[in-house]
This record gives sequence, structure tokens and C-alpha cells, in this order.
Amino acid sequence: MGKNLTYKILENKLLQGQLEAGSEVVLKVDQTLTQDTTGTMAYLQLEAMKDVKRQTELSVAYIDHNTLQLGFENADDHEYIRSVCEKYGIIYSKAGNGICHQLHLERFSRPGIVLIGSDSHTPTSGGMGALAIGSGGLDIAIGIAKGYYYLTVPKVLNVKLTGKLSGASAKDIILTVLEKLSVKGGVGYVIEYSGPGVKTLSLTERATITNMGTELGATTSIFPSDDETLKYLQKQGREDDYTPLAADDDAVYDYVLEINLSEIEAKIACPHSPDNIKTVKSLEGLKINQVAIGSCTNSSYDDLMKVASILKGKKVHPNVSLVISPGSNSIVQMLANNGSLTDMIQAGARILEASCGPCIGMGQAPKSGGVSLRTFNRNFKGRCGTSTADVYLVSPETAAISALKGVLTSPENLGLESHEPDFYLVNDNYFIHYEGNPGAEIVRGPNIHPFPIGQAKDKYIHGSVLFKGSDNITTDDIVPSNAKLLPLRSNIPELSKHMLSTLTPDFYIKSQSCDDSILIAGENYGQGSSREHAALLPLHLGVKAIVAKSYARIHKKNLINSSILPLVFEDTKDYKKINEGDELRVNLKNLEAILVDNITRDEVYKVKLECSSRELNVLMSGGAIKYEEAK
Ligand code: MIC
Ligand code: SF4
Repeated sequence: MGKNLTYKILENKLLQGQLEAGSEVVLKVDQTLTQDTTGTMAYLQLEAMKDVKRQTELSVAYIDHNTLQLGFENADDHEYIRSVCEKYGIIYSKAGNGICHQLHLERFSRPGIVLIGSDSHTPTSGGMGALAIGSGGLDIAIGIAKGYYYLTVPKVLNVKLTGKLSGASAKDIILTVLEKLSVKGGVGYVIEYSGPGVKTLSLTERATITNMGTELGATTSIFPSDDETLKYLQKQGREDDYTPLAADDDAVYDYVLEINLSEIEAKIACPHSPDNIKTVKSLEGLKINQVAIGSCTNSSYDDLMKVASILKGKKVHPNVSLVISPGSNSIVQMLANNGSLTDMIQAGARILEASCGPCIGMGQAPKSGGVSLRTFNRNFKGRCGTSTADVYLVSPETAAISALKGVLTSPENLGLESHEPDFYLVNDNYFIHYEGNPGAEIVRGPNIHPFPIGQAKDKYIHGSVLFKGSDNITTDDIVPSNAKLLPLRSNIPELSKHMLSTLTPDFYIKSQSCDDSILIAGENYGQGSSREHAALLPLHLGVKAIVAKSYARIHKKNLINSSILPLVFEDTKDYKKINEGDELRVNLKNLEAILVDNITRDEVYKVKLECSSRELNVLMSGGAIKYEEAK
């Protein structure tokens, strides 16, 4: 029986366990990455471990999210992270270098490695045939210190590509996959691409697709490593990192989806979910106020060259603010050297530094009730910084032509060519390659606060229901992020005042009037980012358990690491029976048959913990740090 690519890599990196879908295994970790908004917590947790010596071939700490230094907080975070890098021998990527995923693809990823990153879009490197998985900061700290990662073995969903794109782009492919599978369709799966259409896609196009596979809820997404991979690595001066990799011809998959690239049209994700897909044509003429181009999904050299060629010699529409944030400093330099930056500026674009920028609400919030067209990957309500704005997700081509017209415009007749360069400019001057110095002083400015630690569980949990959420509650709902709140990521007590504030403004006040509490949620609770703050804030505020219909993968792992019980309704109809304010008692005497007494309504519900035996121990012993250190 032929093997798929995912299981070939898993087999190669397996340290412990059986490769059976749903069971937990331990994998060897080759590389880790962190970024600054999740990095401070990851490194505080790394520091809390004993006798740490980095176990990975390389680990990189990127500063790319919190780059607007409006006060001392972000700069404090950067300096703290830099000092940790010096001590533990981690590569430090200074602010201005670029977006972690773009840079990691350019300089470090290799086919066949296991890369884990404290950012949900780490699967970008899957475009290069790496098994690249997003996770919470604590998992990355464990990866650095111990060299392993606990993975729930995924099933594999094969997307078989045939045909060739014409008039559409890589972004339209992944928007089409999202249309077919939805934001929870990938949960429990790796999305593995194959078929004759693969060779028609460049490496950066593949990376756009694997990047946004995160929005499917997938464990990761992966492409084979082939001549395109080799070409890209050669152009980066890294041909030695190349290994050819592919599934066997008769590989077996759990599910197969066929997509004919020739039939793909330009697509648009409408407010407020990346799977709310329509064709661009069906909405043509929609008036727009802002266009934002960039993010780890669409800020490659090829993407921005296409944008520059559309803008060249034209003028951005008077009613539109066009803002462009390139993926890396090298891309900025290449655009500057060949005159394309001038074309963009001449047309009236606003150029930002190479960073996440508006994608995470770090500036460029649209006007009240505004319509913003973005090449990013998430359009959750309020994420742009303006709660009344409508954000639509599109390809760079659709974004650029629409910026000129002032209304949503189909890119189909642009006849654009690919702009793959002969060589990529390589500039490593923003990287500091620390060797490791155990005597280095860790610099902890006033913005760096300790993280909360869980408690071992008793036989009963008593708590009132502080919040009842619907399906698909995002981590942006749980921990809102924008230029004002991101600087608080290293200060859990302060940030906790904003937990769930966009959904229930008095959540924090209510949490102050009870010691222990429980949250209720629908399907796919915690979808979106890897931010473990979505577990650390509730931990700080006394949330002991969540009862939901289902969870997003990374958030569930973060809850377990923080020792908050991610309980699942045995009968999803019980969801309707519980209301905010109800007093619940969770009976943990028999973990095989957990019961929830609703004291207010005199009802009993059956719930379950869908966890490995290790995860149960982590939950009961008070969280992953305590568990790992006691091992
Ligand atoms: C995001 O795109 O939501 C982020 C910001 O990159 C997050 C990480 C974070 O919340 O710091 C992610 O995707 O994991
Ligand atoms: Fe940065 Fe946006 Fe990518 Fe998150 S999704 S890593 S905020 S560019």
C-alpha cells in the first residue's frame, strides 16, 4: 500500500507512539520559530524550565507583529526576546526584517523537516514540503528545550490539482478550497496537495495555499518537494537544502478532493469569515474605501511585482487608501532596485515596513463602516481595528485593480505574467546569530510580567457560567488584538481586562465576582490564531473548564497545557439547556463518565474529555510545565 507524503515525514520523525489517526505521538522537532506577540510567553515558559540547552538544529525569534512602538511596551518585549536569544543560542530577527513565515521560507525551511512555530500560519513552510505546524508558545518552549512535539496523528485529505490557472491566482485556489470545506472542514487533517497541477504552481504560490490552509482548521498543509522547490532554493543560494519528496503513486488518503485549476475564478471572502466565499464577478462594483496588500499570505516578490505592474503609470482612486506591507526587507530592496517601488509610490500607495502591520490591527484601521479589501487571511469582525468595518479577502491582483477603480473589479483580463526573479537578493543583516551564552543577562523591562500557572484538579469543579458562545468563536473574540492591546501581550493581568470584551463587554467585571467559572461554547471553539493568551487569560480569571460542542486544534492544546478542561457535550442538544448565570458542578470522579450537574436547573449532562492519557495527566496535574518538569 503506497504512502502519502505526510506519513512518510511522520514515520521519519517518530520518536514514540503509533501512527494511527487520533492517537498521540511524539515527534522530533528540527526547527522552531516564534514571533513577538506569542514569543514573550514562550520564552518566559522556556526560562521556567530547568537546565535548558537548545535541542533543535535551529530556532528563530522574529520581531514582526508588535513593531509600532507607541510606548515602551513593545520595545521592552523586543529587548527581552533578544536577551533570551543571546542566552539560549536562538537566531534573533530584528524588527524591519520581515514577516516570520515569509522569512522562514526564504532563509531556513527545508523539505522534510518538522518545524513548529508559535503562530498559526507556520504551515506556510508546507509550500516547501516541510511538516510545519502552528502551536502555543509553551509547545514551542518544550520543542526548544526537549527537542520534541506531541502531535495528535492527523488523517490526510488529498487535494488533487489538475489543469492550469488562467486569470485567477493561488489565493483563489485556497479560497475555493475554503468554500468547499469551511473553516472547520480541515480539523483533524493534514491537507496534502498532489496531481499534475502542482508543477504549474511556483513555490511562493504553494506557500500562499498552505499558509491559508490554517483557515480550514487543518493541522497543516503540504506540497511535494520537486523541481520548483529546487529552483526556489537555488535562487536563495540554498540548493544544498533541497531533497525531493513526494507521495507514492498509489498513496492512500482518508479523503480526496479534486480541483481543476483551469476552472478556478477570482474569489472573495466576505465579512466576517474566511469561508464566506463568493465570486469577485458577483460582487463587482462594490464601493471600497481601503485596500491593504501584504501579510504572510500574499507579500512575496511575485505578488508585489504583479501589484506594481498593475499600478504602473496609473493613479489610486481618490476615495481609496492603498497600503502595501512587503513580506521581507529583501523584497523591499528588490522592488526598490528594479523601480517597482517607485511605480507603487507614484500611483499613490502608502508603503509600510516589512511586517504584519494592518493584518493584526497594528495601524491602518479603516474608517467607521468602511469597506476594506485585503490580501490577508482573516476577516474576523473587528480584527482590523474598526468594529463597524467590513473586511473582504482577495488576491493581490484583485486588490490592486480595485484600488485603481475604487470599486471591486475582476482581475480576469489583466493578462499578467509571473515575475519570478533569476535570483533573490539575500540580506542577512537583520538577523543576529547568537551562539548561546549561559551567563547573558535577561533584560526584563516593566512590561514583562510573570505568566499564570494552573492548579492540580480536585474531584469536583464548581463554577458559574460566565459566557455562552455560539459556533466558531475565534481567538480574536477571546483575546481582541489591535495596536492598543497587542503591547499588553506580556502582561496577562492587564490584558485579561479585555477578555471577550467585543462579545460581552462586562466579562471581566463578572469574572471578578466569582472565584471559579465555566464557559459554554458551540462548534470549533477557539478557531484562528495560536495565541495561548486565549487560555492564559481565562486561567488568570479563574475559568476552570469549558464545555463546547467541539474545539479548534491549537486552542484545545493550549487549554490542556494551561490545565483548563476542554469538555465536550456527549449530546450536543444539551448546549441549548445551559444559560449564562447557571451554577454548574463538574464531577470528575470517573474520567470515563464525566457528569455536569446544572444546580440552577436541576439537570445532569454527560460530557467527555477527548484527550490522550498524557493530556489527562497534564490537565489533572496543573498544566504542561508542571507535568514536563515532574517527568
Ligand atoms: C494572527 O494572525 O492572528 C497572529 C497574530 O499571527 C496569531 C498569533 C498571535 O495572536 O500572536 C496567529 O495566527 O497565531
Ligand atoms: Fe502576521 Fe497576519 Fe500572518 Fe498573523 S496572519 S503572522 S498577523 S501577517
